[in-house]
Parts: sequence; C-alpha cells; structure tokens
Amino acid sequence: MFRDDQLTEEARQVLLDNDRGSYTVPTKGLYPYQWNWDSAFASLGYATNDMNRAWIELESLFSGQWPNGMVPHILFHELSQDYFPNPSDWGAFGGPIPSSGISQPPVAPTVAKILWELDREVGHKRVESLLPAMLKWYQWFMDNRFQEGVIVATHPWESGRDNSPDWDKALSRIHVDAPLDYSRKDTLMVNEEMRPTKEEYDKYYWLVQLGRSTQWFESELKVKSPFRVGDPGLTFIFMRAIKDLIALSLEFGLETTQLEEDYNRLTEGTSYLWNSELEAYAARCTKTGQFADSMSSASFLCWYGGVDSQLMYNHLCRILKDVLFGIPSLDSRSTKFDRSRYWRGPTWAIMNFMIALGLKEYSYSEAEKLFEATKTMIKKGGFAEYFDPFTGDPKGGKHFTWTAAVWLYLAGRF
Ligand code: 9WN
Repeated sequence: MFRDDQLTEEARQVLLDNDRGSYTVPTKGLYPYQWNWDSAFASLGYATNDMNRAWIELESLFSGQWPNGMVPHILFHELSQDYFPNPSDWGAFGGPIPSSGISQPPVAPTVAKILWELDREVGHKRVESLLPAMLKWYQWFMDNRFQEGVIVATHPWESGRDNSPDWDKALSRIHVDAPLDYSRKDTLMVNEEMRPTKEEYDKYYWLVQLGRSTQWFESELKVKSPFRVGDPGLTFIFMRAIKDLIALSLEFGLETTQLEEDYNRLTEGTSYLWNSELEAYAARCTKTGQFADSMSSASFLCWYGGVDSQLMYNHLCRILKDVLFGIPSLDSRSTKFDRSRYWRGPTWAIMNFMIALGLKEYSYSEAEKLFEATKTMIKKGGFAEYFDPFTGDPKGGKHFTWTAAVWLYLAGRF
C-alpha cells in the first residue's frame, strides 16, 4: 500500500511526465497522442493545483475541433511510430490538426463546469471563449449521433470502451474477408491477454477503412456502416454535458430552450436502452434492435446523466457485494466476464469516479463507498490504466494520466 501524501506527489509527477506543453498524453509509449476524454480528466487533475494549466488542456482539445463541430477522439499533434492506427490510416483531414475521424464521450463540458465552479474568477473568461465550441460539439452530436432517442457509437473506439461486450453483437455482423495489412503496436507494450483480440482489431480497422472510404461524410457513413449502436455511456455522458452546458449558458445569459428540449428528448429516449430481460440499461444495435446480453459499467452512469432507477440501484448493490473495488467494466456475473481483459471485466478509476459523482447527486451512500474503493484500489495498484476488480492488481498501461488525475481530485476532495 502506498501512503496518501506519497501518492499525491507521484500523481503530480505522472501528469508532469505525460505533459506535452498544452496537452497531456494518456501514457508515454502506449498512447502518444491527445485523447479526448482522457484530456478532460487530465484537466481535472491539473485543476487541483494549476487552474491555468487545467484550462489550457481543454483549450488544446478544442483547438482540434472540425468545422462541422466534431471534436476528434485523437489529435495527432506529433507523429509517433508507437501507435496504430496513425493519421494516414484514418485519412481524416476535416480539421485543423491531423486526427481520427470519430469522437469520444463528451466529458469536457462537465469538467469545464467543475473548473468554473472551483474558480469563477479565472473560469469566467475561459468559459466565455470555450462555450461556443462546446455548444457546437453538442449540436454535432445531436445532428450526427442522435438516433432512436439516444446517442449512438459509430465505432467501439468512439464509446471509449473498446472491447466491451456491448459491441459483440454489432461486430458479429462485420465479416472481414481478406486479410488486412497492419501491425498492432499495443501488444508490444502490454500483455495481449489484457488487450482486445486480433479478430476485434481487424474489425476496428475495417471500420476505420470504411470511414476513410466515405471521407468521413456522416450522411454516407450512416447508411453504409453496419455499426450504429445506442450506447448508455455516450448517452448518459452527453446528457450530463447538456445539463452542464445549460448551467454555463445561463451564466452568460444565453438561450437554453433548445438544450432543455434536447435533454428531455434524451430522457424519454433512454427507454430505448432499457432491456427488460436484464432489467437494466444496455447497449442496443439500431440496425437490428438487438440488445447486448450483459450490462457494462456504462449502464451505471444513469445517475450521472440525471436518471434514477431502483432496478439499476439493485444491480449496483449486488455487484458492489461481489467485487471489492467498485463497478467492474462488465457485470461480474456475466459469462463473458474476464477480470484482466480491458473493458470486459477490469475496473477503471474514471468509470468509478463518474458513477460515484452521479450517485452522490442522488444522495446514495454508495457514492462515498465508491470514492473510497477507488482510492484504495489506486493505493494498492498505483496509477495503472485499469485494475483487477477483486485484488486491485494493476493492469494494462502504467503511469496513467487519468488515474493520477482521479487520485488528485479525490485526495484533495474538491
Ligand atoms: C483507442 C487512451 C484511450 C482511451 C480509451 C481506451 C483506449 C484506444 C486504444 O485508450 O483506447 O482509442 O488504442 O486502445 O479504451 O477509452 O481513451 O487512454
């Protein structure tokens, strides 16, 4: 076990080591670029001791926004040979900085609101200049990802939960006939048992190639792609972003009617994700109407998005009894549960954190338990990418930005 003050010092060092000036890489080597939701968490970490740097992180993320409003999931600021796929594989040249052609969960508006609440004096000006870009991103989601009343993922990478069983059914409809010419870099750095399989990677790359063939034209992709999956993660995180954008907009006397209407449409729309067999929110393929057959940690973001549910609460209590360190990426009773493999079982500090934030707003005592379990997990395993839900052993990449950021935020109890 590490001591709290030692860990806080180390966490700051992790951020320093991953800091590239105006943006922060998730971890050196494995992920050498700026990732969208990772940056939002990095910003939260910086906010504990350097508010200016915290805003710079968000500003650099939005500096890569495409003219159509999309904020890419990866910004390739400086080319690296450590990662696959690279800008030429994506062929996505719609923005000012080479990038991927998809987005990622919009955590940034929520972090902007937290930063602003922590220091309104510094925050006022920064929000004023970022708000139009954040609103444009929201509009992009409504125009291009709002289907069946919820937000769809167009690639597992867009959800941020890459190999979650949430995507198994939709991916099973993709058949990669000819061998694809690429070489993975991730398995050179992390044990392959903790990463997605080759079959999954083939499909991830197949989807990238499909997007590239449409030059990332959303209207064409919508028709051509077999992958449009209603995602509880994107949906609840987006709903939360809208709530926070409403609060920020009101501060500047902006009209919020549209935001409110869209929030209400999404609230109603969440019924599309309710799987009555599981009695839980679950991912659902919009092409076939099929539900994922198990529940991932994303389903527990309902409170974070502003939706209370007794049945979800019952699942939460059950799972918290089964495992020690919070909500694992997959229901621990699922037959697909794998305690080591990425988004198919391990626990992620950021998911625990967002779930707990939501629970806290509904005054559930499990919020505190979850915050504490997350801290204990980090005390045991350090700043790992993800953790074994039963032992807290570190898994995946090391020296990880968002885990350090969550630690800083929780240790400081902002
Ligand atoms: C693909 C950076 C990112 C996270 C994702 C996580 C993982 C990338 C990868 O790493 O995804 O985007 O190559 O595995 O799944 O949530 O943003 O930390």
